[in-house]
Amino acid sequence: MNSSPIADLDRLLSEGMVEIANAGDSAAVEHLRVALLGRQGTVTAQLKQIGVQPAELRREFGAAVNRIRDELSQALTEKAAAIAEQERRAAVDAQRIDVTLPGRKRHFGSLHPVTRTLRRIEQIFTRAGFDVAYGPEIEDDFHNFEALNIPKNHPARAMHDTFYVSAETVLRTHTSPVQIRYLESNAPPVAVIAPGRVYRCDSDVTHTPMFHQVEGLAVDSDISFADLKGVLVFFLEEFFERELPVRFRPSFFPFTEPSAEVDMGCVFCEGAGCRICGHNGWIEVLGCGMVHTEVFRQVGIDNELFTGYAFGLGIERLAMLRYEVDDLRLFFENEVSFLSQFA
Ligand code: 2NL
Repeated sequence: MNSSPIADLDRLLSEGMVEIANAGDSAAVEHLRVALLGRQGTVTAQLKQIGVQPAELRREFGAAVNRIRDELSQALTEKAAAIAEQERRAAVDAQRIDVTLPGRKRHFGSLHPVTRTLRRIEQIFTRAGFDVAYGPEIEDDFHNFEALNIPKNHPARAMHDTFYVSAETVLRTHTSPVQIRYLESNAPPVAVIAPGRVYRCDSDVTHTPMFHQVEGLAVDSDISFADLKGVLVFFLEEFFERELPVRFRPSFFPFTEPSAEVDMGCVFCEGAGCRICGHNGWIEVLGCGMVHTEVFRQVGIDNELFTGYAFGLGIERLAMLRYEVDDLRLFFENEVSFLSQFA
């Protein structure tokens, strides 16, 4: 093996060149620069050996050491530049945006099915000449009960599982008090609907403590039950956009006499009988009647001069029938997957 000092230098050069070529990143290049050319570096060590060479070798050895120092230094600089360029490209590639990707979709909000149903109901009745009235959700005993022929300690109070705010104040159990207020400030003839939130202390699969109701009222000098039937059949056929069998069954409400509950032919089975209608072909959709004389007496309307009809319906119930929703609770859970179907 050739072990002359010059041959050792050539080996140092070629080994250094191989190591530089194999360096994988800028840290490895920097590490090699220190190992070769740093104060403790192998090439630096050789530079220190120039002085101890025999005189006849000193010039040649010195020239060789300086040459390999320069060559290695240049190789390190070039390699460092090459790696910096490679790392820059990798960083750019990592951040590259694919401009051909489809854009992110914007989510548009949509009206709640209860709101849509309410707007639809309001539209049908306003086209038929009804005014729309709103009122407070916290009511006094007079407007929610007393004026509607539901006196204190009367069993009819039990029909309305009431949330009491105080002894004389309640969360309204229906929107009838809005109509009482309307009659207090508008003389007949009147035709009005009163939509809004109502509250009952009742909660199970088919009842929520808050739900939405629309009540309607018409008062004039010659209003009859036939007018009531006409307006309700008109409303139901408009709402469901089809001709419907409708029937009126005698019923009881404290504030109407006579009173009736209204059924329509089941929209799911066309009257054949199914799970929705309890296999009898009819679905109950609202309650109604002729305004009780006691209600008119309470608001100062002369029973000899005026008659009126009134009705009440649940908005969630109509929304369930129209949109074929089979669980009332879906209207109150605010799942976007449910609500976005009504866009
Ligand atoms: C139902 C039944 C009804 C009324 C509400 C009413 C209002 C006044 C006078 C007389 Cl100011 N009556 N409202 C009448 C009959 C029935 O609602 O099942 N609602 C969901």
